[in-house]
Amino acid sequence: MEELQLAARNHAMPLEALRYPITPAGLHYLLIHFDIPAVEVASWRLAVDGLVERPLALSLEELQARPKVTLPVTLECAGNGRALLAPRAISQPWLNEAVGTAEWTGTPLAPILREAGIHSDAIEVVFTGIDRGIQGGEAQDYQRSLTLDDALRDEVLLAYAMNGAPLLPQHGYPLRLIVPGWYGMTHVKWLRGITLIAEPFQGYQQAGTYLFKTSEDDPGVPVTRMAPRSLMEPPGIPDFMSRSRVLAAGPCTLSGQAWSGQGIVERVEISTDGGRTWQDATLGESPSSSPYAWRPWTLDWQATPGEYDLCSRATDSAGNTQPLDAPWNVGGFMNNAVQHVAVTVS
Ligand SMILES: Nc1nc2c(c(=O)[nH]1)N[C@H]1C(S)=C(S)[C@@H](COP(=O)(O)O)O[C@H]1N2
Ligand SMILES: [Mo]
Repeated sequence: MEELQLAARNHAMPLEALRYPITPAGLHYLLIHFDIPAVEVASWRLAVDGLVERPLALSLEELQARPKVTLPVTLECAGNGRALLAPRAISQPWLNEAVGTAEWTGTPLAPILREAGIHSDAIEVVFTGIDRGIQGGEAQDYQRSLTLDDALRDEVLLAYAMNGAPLLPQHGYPLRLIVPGWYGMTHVKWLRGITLIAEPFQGYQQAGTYLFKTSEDDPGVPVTRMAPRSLMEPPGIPDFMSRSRVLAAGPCTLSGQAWSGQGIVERVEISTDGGRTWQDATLGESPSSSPYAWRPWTLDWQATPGEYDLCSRATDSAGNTQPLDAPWNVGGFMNNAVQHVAVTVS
């Protein structure tokens, strides 16, 4: 019931939405640890404080008057694929589709930090959301940190719009962090504070979870950038309960999207026999050629009657390829194993 409770609050992107280069906001996946907070935008301010020369308190209007950038960025939850690992970690039970690509509009973070004046002993930047809850037995604000070097990267944005409209309440209104290439938990929603600190941040969402642990005793490795992954828009029509597919024999264009936060996707291969044999798909361009957004792929397939196990596999410019089976880990993170789509061609 607890997994079902989470699944009913936090929805994935229906796979047919892979057809849209920019995911319509209502089809983008959602992950909200606690509650969507109530925000009075007139009194809301973004505080920039801690180890800075001049603490700032910025209104939404002041942020919107700053230099504006729009960037298509693919977001994926670090727990995507969790429920497919066995035994599965008990948390939000994602299958394959905790992903979406939006056009995020906002202002770059680095100039704001520089204007505040970064103390020489600052090493990390903590981002605090308005939302509050209890996790791991700890009452907390939702908080994540970045090293100062990562926070100062040009592509890191404070975003106030998604797909050309103000952020929806569920996506972080009035302001969220966007850290292109990183898994979802990094992109702090309902942002209220940015604090520079001199030691590694030890908050629960940083040091208590989002660690890739091979056993309970393993101290673990922090989960950061998205591993390469591709998804296929399931062809044909679905069976209501099993979601397995039925397709009429004949020519069929298989299509989908592929992304990586560890490099640019350079190759997508398709298998119709569950990963025994592969052939190359044709890659298209990311929306607005953004290096941080997924790339579409297609493959023409001559479907003849029979049973098929369709798979796709992405490889990025860093040489990382999706595995057929991803390594098990305690929290069920980073499962980028290839997707299987069962299809009966008749
Ligand atoms: N303040 C706050 N930010 C948050 C979260 C949250 O619960 N609270 N969830 C994170 C996680 S785990 C993910 S995957 C993404 C999801 O962003 P979306 O719901 O806009 O797709 O938001 C991240 N930012
Ligand atoms: Mo997430």
